[in-house]
Amino acid sequence: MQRLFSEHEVRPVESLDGVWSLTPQKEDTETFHALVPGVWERIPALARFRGIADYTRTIEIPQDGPVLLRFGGVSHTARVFLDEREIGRHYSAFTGFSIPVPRLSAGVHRIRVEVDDRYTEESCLHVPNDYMTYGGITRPVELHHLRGAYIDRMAFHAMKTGEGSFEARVRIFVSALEDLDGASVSVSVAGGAGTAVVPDLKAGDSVPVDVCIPVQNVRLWDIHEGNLYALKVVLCKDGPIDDLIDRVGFRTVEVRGEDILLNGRKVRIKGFNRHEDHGQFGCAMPVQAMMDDLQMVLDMGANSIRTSHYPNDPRFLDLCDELGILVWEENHARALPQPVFHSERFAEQCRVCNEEMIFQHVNHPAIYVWGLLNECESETEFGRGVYQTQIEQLHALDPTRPVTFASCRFFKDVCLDLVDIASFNIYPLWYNGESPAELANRLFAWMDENGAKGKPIIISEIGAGAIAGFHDPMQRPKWSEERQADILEKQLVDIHSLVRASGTYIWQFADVKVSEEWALHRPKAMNNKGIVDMYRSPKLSYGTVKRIYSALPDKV
Ligand code: ADA
Repeated sequence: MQRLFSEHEVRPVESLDGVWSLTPQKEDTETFHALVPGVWERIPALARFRGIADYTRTIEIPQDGPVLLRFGGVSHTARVFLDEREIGRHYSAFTGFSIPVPRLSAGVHRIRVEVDDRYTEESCLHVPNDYMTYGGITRPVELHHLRGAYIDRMAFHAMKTGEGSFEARVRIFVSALEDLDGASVSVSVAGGAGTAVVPDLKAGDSVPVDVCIPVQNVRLWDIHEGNLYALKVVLCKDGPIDDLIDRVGFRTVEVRGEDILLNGRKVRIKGFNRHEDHGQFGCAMPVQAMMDDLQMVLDMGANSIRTSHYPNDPRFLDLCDELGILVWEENHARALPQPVFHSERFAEQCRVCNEEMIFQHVNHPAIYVWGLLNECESETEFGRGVYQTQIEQLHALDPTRPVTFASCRFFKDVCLDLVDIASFNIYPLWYNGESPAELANRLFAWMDENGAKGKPIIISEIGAGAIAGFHDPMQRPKWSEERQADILEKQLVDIHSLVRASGTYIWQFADVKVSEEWALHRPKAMNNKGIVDMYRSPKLSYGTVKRIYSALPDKV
């Protein structure tokens, strides 16, 4: 399952997870058994393989009809073949894609997914970086059995109309595989219901259909209060032919002056940056491991996750919805080199990533802000144009949530006026010796004169490195667990004492692998700024962070 609940009661769905055959495209190759979802680096012979490999398996279709193949994520480029006919392509590991097949005959068919994780000129978002790009089919795969038309996706927005009452605005995208007439959709959520007529469609057409439903007496979604409601949509033509179910929450998110308000109250962000990476699973983490991470996040008194630096697995977002954890979800980009950032291919890959991120994740109540382009070129006129285009795109795709980006262009950023929330990554006492309060005060004053005035400010990264297990309680040198704890203590206490900051995201929850090309900057070829190691053993700083975060209220 791609979610933590069934998305369909009408549409039959089969999981294609399990053991597939995997054949790397290289000389003297052999075929391996590979778990889907999973990363191929778990297969000992492929522990260091970067290249192209074919995942294959068969499917059995009981009767002729349309189907849809749904991939949660393939890292990082996929070409999908059905009986050796190419039926779809997708780039970028961190968003899903679906391939409708209007008619498939009964019988056995072969699926081949050619997966490419090479860093080539074609790939602008996956580049050698301070995190690892793994290879494989890394999120669940499903086979959906369709009828003549289906619900492609839906977007839900809750508009507050009074105390405990909202208008549920639902936009449903219906796609026709054959000509469709006389169809309707019925929608239910939180005790309210509505219907709408679907305009007549020709085969291949898609159309949005809007339904507004007033609802009363809802329990609000809030921090640590994951009150969720099933949103059910059924597409009918002489009876139900398709459906889609999501889980939604009712809450308001506003930026008012220098504050971020959730349900009308000012929020203090106590957050972690988190990569999808684990010593055992790579980026293909099972739900149990995601939940274990969130248990630790909550245990340390945190209330938010930044999905640095890409959209996350929807099951992780489902957990955040349930646990009442705020999410800053961001598009896929980290500190890209100038030739990449200036390329048209980059612009197009970002455009698609932004669209897929919002189309696929817009209904998660946990997401309170969209982020873009971490530490990219926000200090030049060219860069400003890129930020502006993408911020406008994000606002157009979702007019209800604020937008931000994490900058590192100290005292030269020219994009702060473009965003709703201004954010900076700072590492005082780690990359330089300045005291956190002094640096932050200097930076905030400069930001206020350069576009951030009257807006909230978030410290989107603070942190320090520690090699897990390296202790020196006397000298407390850099890379010791003691020094990391000392630095975090000072950073967190200082920043949270400044009213101008809406909060912090610690870099980072857990140690992560980095690309080979980054190894010289990073001991053990890892980014070691985790509060827990790659297998989730806590470092000394776990207690420090827990003490500080737990003492700070979620709402001010
Ligand atoms: C950056 C970046 C992170 C990570 C971090 C670090 O600010 O956004 O991905 O590289 O610094 O560890 O230095």
